[in-house]
Amino acid sequence: MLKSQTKTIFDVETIRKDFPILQRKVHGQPLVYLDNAATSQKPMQVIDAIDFYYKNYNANVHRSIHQLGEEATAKFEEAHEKIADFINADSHQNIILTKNTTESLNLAAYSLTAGLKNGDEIVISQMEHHSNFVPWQQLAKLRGLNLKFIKIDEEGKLDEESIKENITKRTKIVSLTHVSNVLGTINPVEEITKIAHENNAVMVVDGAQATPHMPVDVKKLDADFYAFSGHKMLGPTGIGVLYGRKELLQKMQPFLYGGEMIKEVRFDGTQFNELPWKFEAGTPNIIEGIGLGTAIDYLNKIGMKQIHERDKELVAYAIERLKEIEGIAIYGPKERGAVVSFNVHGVHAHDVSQILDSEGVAIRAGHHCCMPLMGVLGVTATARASFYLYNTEQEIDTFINAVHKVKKVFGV
Ligand code: 7TS
Repeated sequence: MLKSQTKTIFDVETIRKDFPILQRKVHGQPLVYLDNAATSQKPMQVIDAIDFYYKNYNANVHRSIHQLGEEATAKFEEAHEKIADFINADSHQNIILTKNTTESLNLAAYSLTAGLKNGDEIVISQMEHHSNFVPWQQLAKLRGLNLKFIKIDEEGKLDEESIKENITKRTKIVSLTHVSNVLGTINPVEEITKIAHENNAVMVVDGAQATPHMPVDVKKLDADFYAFSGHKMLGPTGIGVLYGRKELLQKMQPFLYGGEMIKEVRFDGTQFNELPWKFEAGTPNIIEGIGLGTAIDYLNKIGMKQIHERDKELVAYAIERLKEIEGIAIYGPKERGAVVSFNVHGVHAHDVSQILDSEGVAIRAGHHCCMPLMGVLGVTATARASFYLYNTEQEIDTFINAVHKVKKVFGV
């Protein structure tokens, strides 16, 4: 018996009507979009906000004393406020808008490592996305720092012993993902932040896969920095966020220099602007910031708790159905975020993805920007289905039927 799709916390069919792309066909089949961990689709409300801005009040921000400039500035600043409220930050001063999570983490990495000395330690984990891996690796090389890795256990969770072994008095920075984009593991950020702080280390969190899917409260987590991307949470591309603790942001050197981020420039020196503008050099991604504000309004209307509950239903159903198929390896723990990585025995993940695509089912296959993790898992690639609030159980059934087709085509 297939599970009925309407048994849910909110009305998925109504939500789906807000997403025009879900009406399209791919290779003659209705689109089943299960690549939400890469990027989410956008509702009409966000598309309309972008359209309205360009038609009605397009102007640069923080400079032009005319009506359009003032309207654009007010909306852009309001977006900072909405983002601050969304993650329970104190104010817009904690919210730096960047291009994406990658830029947010680079900002944190460059500025936080600037004062470190040879031999100081940075701790990340084996499950990090390259965005939370390569910046620390490269800066560690540049500045003579030691980079250490928390191991994962058999289940795909951070190993508790390895956490204790790696975070010590020598640790200056701990940077971990909140939710793994491959394993779906939800890491105990609050507890690890406590350990980091007991050792006087700064805690950075990569929230790219958490913020779109669950309530995030930076005060409760107590993390010092928290990075995420707008495009994975119904917002436009080109906008990311770095939340930072005010005392630390005030002390930190800017990452990018130029216009916007200054208060006064003289031939012999520069005084930087107040927060958050000190870290937002040049013309920012104005409409993308406003669009993210609109996406947040949309998510708030549904409720992040409800979205998280719904994600759990979808991913549990997908795993239950995948387990019915012989020869499928599934990676990651039982309790997880809205992703399931898997392999079909004897078939490369790219081939799985291609056959699924021919059935209209969009998933991702490859290393998911986690090459070191692939090594730990003993694979070169996985297929990955990832879900969001507009997905349905019927779509998962279509996905499962397509996996059966993969097995049939390859005779496995
Ligand atoms: N951190 C995590 C945990 C991610 O999943 C991603 C993107 C990033 C950082 C980088 O985000 P960006 O917006 O700066 O690119 N993850 C994926 C993915 O899993 N498939 O495509 C992008």
